[in-house]
Amino acid sequence: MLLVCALRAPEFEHGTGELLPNLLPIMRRVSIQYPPQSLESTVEEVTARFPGCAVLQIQPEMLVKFLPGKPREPAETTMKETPQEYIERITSYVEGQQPLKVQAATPRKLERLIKGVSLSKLRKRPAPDKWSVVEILAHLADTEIVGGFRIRMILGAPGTPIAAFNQDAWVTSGHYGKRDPRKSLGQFQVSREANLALLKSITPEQWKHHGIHSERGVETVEHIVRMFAGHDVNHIRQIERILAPQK
Ligand code: NI
Repeated sequence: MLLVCALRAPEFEHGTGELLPNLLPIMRRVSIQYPPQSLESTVEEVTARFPGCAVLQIQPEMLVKFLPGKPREPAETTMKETPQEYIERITSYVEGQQPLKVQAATPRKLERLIKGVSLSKLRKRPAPDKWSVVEILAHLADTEIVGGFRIRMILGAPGTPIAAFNQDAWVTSGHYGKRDPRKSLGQFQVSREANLALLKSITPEQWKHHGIHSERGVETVEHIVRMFAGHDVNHIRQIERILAPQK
């Protein structure tokens, strides 16, 4: 029999939790067949969607810990990309390409892009609410740590929950604007090399292992690697636009 979960507590919205060890085997089965947008579903809604299934209602006390995610976006920003639109846009940048090759080429591309560019220019935001090159490089460096951590978590415990993070909050909390762009690039390069070396060593079966992202649902190692390649291209283009001669 199929078992589904109803996660009704409001604090479950956009967050991830770790279940008590005795509940883990259940959660493994359940979370895979349960889309993240249903985390706030009531038992009634779940029963209506999955007729004939047993419903397990998860309560906060069934968790070892709870990692809150991003709060619900206010109404005026609902025009922003959905997670699905983001995935489609990002992966479209590397359509027909080998993600590992794209990823391997990125540090050199970034190096060439910022070569000889003054620090003041790299620190200048193109608009008050748009990241500077220095901030983008710090973002890439930190995101590479996140990606490497996620892949290691998945390899060590397939089906594991993956916590989303607020990238804009990290710009402020991590003082990205003050980072040394060359050091960020160095950090990115070292992390990237380590992650690529790991990926070259894993088996075809391990490429299919997945985690459950708190906002985007099931993500295999293969998918994450493709997303990261597209993410590279996205930010390379962004830096090119910022540094392009003004017309
Ligand atoms: Ni990004």
